[in-house]
Amino acid sequence: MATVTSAAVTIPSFTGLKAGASASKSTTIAMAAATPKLAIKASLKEFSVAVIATAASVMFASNASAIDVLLGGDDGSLAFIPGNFEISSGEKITFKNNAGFPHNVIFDEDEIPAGVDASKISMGEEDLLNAKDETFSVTLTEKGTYSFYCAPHQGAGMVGKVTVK
Ligand SMILES: [Cu+2]
Repeated sequence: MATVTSAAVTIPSFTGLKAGASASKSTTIAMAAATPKLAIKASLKEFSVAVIATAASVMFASNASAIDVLLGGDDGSLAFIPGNFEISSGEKITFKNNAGFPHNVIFDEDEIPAGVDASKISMGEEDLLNAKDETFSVTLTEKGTYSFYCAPHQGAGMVGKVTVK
């Protein structure tokens, strides 16, 4: 099952706002902001990112064999959400266009396990997801850490990392 590890925080301490529906299930839902830094600052903008991540992590919990990663935050942030996560070998990752597109998903050939062909797990540099809810899926089997980025937005910090266990 998917686990999100980059920043485990409780919703109440993060924002001071009531956590609503989430609180009835658990007050300690682990969630990942786009980066650990974001989790420390508590602006309204970043809260919305965290809510997306929380909703996604609840969704992961109900499906042990797949994880969804949003491309772009609802607030227009250029980020993978979650941006740093763990999966089990053979678990399917579905990247889903959300906002701020076009996006794509390119694995960094220098930052993936030895023997894995980056071109076989990446979109083409020129291939783009242009419409909302378009997806790109990949299944990783080799254990290790993989870095990936969105070619149009790499310079803006749209990068991510997944650890396959
Ligand atoms: Cu992008």
